[in-house]
Amino acid sequence: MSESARTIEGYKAAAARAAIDLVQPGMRLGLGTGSTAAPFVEEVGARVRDGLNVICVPTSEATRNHAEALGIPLTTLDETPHLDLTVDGADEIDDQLRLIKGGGGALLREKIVATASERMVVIADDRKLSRTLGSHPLPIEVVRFGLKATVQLIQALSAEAGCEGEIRLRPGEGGRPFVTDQGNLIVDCAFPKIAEPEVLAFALTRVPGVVEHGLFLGLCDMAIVAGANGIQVLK
Ligand code: ABF
Repeated sequence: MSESARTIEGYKAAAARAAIDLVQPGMRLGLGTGSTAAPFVEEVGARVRDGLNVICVPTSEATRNHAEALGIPLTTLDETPHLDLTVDGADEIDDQLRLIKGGGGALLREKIVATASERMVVIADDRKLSRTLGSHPLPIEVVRFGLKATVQLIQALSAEAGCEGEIRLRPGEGGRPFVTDQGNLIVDCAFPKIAEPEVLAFALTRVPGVVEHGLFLGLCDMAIVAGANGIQVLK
């Protein structure tokens, strides 16, 4: 691993350590997905080994496997529909705590879990901070039926200046599409910028083939962001 990659991993770990201070005994937690959420899951696992009593809902099968391996007690939203706190990563964060998520492909479960939570806290390194959303392509989860028609509708949305939509592929698997935990596909949409995320989010909900999109608006209560100058907390 290069020096700069090690530094970034250090920032992710620092944000995860800062977030663990928010966890109280007895809490019902949502566990995020991705390389920043993973060290948080490790922190929870370490506390559980030390006797912390929490119950957790994972936001992906990957996180479920990770948490199970660490001995973290798990539940489902069917058994526990209200959570106290979800800690998750993000691909982009603006100064109003609006997010782009879904780079890891888990946006649907992440949004369901975050919405079921009293508080959602994002942990990130400071490369994720953004003045205007849209530096990261917007992941949109779509059903397979009518894929081409759905992609064309998304690309033609007048809410923003249009986008280039690419169906996400599995890395190194001969062009096979990436399939989400829910059995859907992801279209990564490169917008020039997303000046009005709320307008775009509303427009996307009107495309029938769209299951969910990676704009998380009004869901994030706090961002813990780590960088060269330490930790900053945005609320
Ligand atoms: C998940 O992981 C996502 O919603 C987001 O797309 C991604 C961030 O990944 P990483 O922390 O690996 O950059 O939280």
